[in-house]
Amino acid sequence: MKTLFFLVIFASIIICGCIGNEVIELDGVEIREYEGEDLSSINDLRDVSISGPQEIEINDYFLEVFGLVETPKKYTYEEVLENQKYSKVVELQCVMGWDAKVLWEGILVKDLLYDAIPSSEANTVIFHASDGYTTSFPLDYITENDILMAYKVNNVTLTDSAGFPFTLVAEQKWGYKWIKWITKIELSDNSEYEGYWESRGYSNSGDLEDSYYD
Ligand SMILES: Nc1nc2c(c(=O)[nH]1)N[C@H]1C(S)=C(S)[C@@H](COP(=O)(O)O)O[C@H]1N2
Ligand SMILES: [Mo]
Repeated sequence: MKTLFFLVIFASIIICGCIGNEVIELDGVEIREYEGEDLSSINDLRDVSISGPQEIEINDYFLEVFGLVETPKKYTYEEVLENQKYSKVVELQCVMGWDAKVLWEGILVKDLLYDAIPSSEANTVIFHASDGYTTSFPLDYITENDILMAYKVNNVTLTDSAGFPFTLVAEQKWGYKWIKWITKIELSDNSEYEGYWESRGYSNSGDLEDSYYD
């Protein structure tokens, strides 16, 4: 009797497992209001990128975490999305005078960094994108401010123009720090590293409260 009972339980587990009722999340429609606050549209995120929107083939995509880390990592899109998800309304301000306040949904960059275990000398995080663009931040900025790497904006998956698959929500920083189409995250001890616009005269800190031109 006991054996039969366990057999039934065992069989049920197998059957349920095979049917696999995993919920597949579909995109919602774009939202334009959140907790009583009006949001800009995804279309207000103007693409002013150096080589135009990138088209990333998601089945060939990997996100690498490398450099001064104990265990370099390489994640698929789906693996990145397995991290705890967060959302936050943050305004992007471009130096050219426009802005867009939208709801971002993403994962914490620090969750990825901690998985790779940064070495004690690492003090800088350099982001690389598929168009060759780069930008960097002090490691403390990323960890202490819970900086997000977004995959959705206003409840819809990022469009190519908005940085699919991942864009950095570099809050308190000018738009040129919001790197889109992120492919690699590098841990470095070069706190003087200068990214694409930074090496062309834009402030390396990129703090919104300071002038963007050095
Ligand atoms: N990979 C990449 N990211 C980039 C850029 C770029 O040229 N390449 N341009 C930056 C600039 S100057 C701005 S203002 C924002 C604009 O982001 P949006 O298209 O989401 O509005 O993207 C930033 N991220
Ligand atoms: Mo910008």
